[in-house]
Amino acid sequence: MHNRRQILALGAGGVALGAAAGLGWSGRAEADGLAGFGLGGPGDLANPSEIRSRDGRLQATLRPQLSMALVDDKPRNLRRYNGGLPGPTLRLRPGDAIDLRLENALPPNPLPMPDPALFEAADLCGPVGSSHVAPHDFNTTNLHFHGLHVSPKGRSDNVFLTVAPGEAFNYHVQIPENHPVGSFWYHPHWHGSVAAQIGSGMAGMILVEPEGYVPEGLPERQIVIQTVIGGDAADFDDPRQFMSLRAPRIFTLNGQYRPTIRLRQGERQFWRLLLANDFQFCPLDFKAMGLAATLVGRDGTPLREPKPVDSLLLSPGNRVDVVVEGLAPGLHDMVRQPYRHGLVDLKARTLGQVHIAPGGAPSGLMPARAAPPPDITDAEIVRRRTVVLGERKDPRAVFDLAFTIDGQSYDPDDWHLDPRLGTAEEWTFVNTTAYPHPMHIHINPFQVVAVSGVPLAERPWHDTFVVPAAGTLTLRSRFEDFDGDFVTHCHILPHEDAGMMMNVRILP
Ligand SMILES: [Cu+2]
Repeated sequence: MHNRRQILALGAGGVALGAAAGLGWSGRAEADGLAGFGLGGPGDLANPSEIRSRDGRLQATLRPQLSMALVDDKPRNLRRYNGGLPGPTLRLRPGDAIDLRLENALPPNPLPMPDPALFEAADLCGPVGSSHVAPHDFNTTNLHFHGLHVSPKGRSDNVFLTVAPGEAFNYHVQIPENHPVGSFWYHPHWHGSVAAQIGSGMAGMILVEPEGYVPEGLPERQIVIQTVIGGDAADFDDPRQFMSLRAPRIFTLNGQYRPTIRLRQGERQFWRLLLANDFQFCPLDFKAMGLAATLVGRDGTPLREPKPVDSLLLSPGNRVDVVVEGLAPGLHDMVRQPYRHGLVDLKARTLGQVHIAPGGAPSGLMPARAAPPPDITDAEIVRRRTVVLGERKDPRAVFDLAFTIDGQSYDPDDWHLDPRLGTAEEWTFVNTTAYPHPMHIHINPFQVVAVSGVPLAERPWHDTFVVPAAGTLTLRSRFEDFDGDFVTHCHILPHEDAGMMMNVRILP
């Protein structure tokens, strides 16, 4: 189709400055006796393990299991992929295929407890077994390839599949040649167990980029931020353990509690941050970490021009690709800044420390440039829709609180919106609740046009973006390349499992 998303020539400045420094990152470190200070060295936060594609194919096996992990010095029983926290990073090139075997090694689901109150409610609201407003079957799973522009059908990014405990499924996902360059992720998406499984640790990063995207000499640091539920019984027999914003969540970076991230003054590192969690937002202040930061990509879409930023807000599900440079030598706290979550003030939380050693030399290196899709113009919009987010009392839901889209909680048999392939639409989400909802649309990225009626000059590309409490979000999406069925939902996963999800069908 288009070559607009392919890599552009390297910025002249990047290459020239790198060459002028004379020595690469490792050479410089060896020269001054500080080898190992920096990425992956002693005491430094390591990247997750990585699986790369070869000859156009990425082959991997993901094995969710329930096992003990040491988090914040306490053993916790967590659902994890391949015994890791997080799962392995998958790195592939546009045009590659993913052949991924999902082997569900989680224990059998316990039989549902008969609860007289629930049966009473069932008379009013339908059978308990068909409830789509309460978490259930925490050991049933499947996979979602969050942010990838791929087919939602068959063995591809199909979130309607069910992989029960003891079962296995072979996914096959073909990445288009013109796929956007950036950071994505995988996680379970079986409606009913999503919060329990992602809140426990089931998530991993996916990187799609052409060869040479990250230049030699620019250390690439993947930082997967998770919020592991910190209760004693993290196998979650009782959803009240994790359905609340105030549940005891432990922030981890690549599975580590309060690790140290090291770099040299003047050194550049390419940080790929993923907030792979269930509930809490994560505003970050790079300046307060002693860093100068330049944003190059968001939610798997490159920026047209790199943009200096002091701070960024990550909603659950968001990714940002930033080049950071050590400015101020010393130890700086990396802090989840305070966040006003609707009516609740969330306090600052220390995630780790950034240790900047003096005396480095600037490298000037940047990742290669890549292009975003063209803006979605007024002329392309064939339809405007309004989608209303709400809540209602429902005795089948945890805390009696169910969430709705256009007045109804998730109905697996209803295709709520049905845009046509090859068109673009503008949707306005209207939030009638007192809490923010980060809405995620599968398969196609969208452009944010306005927040609470205020137009955004930049119109950033995202696949997940917050609808403010009692506010609105207006976005535009182009339904390209793939017809079929997928979902749109709140990425506060307890809200999703409590009904804030709808089916979308792209008509051929
Ligand atoms: Cu929500």
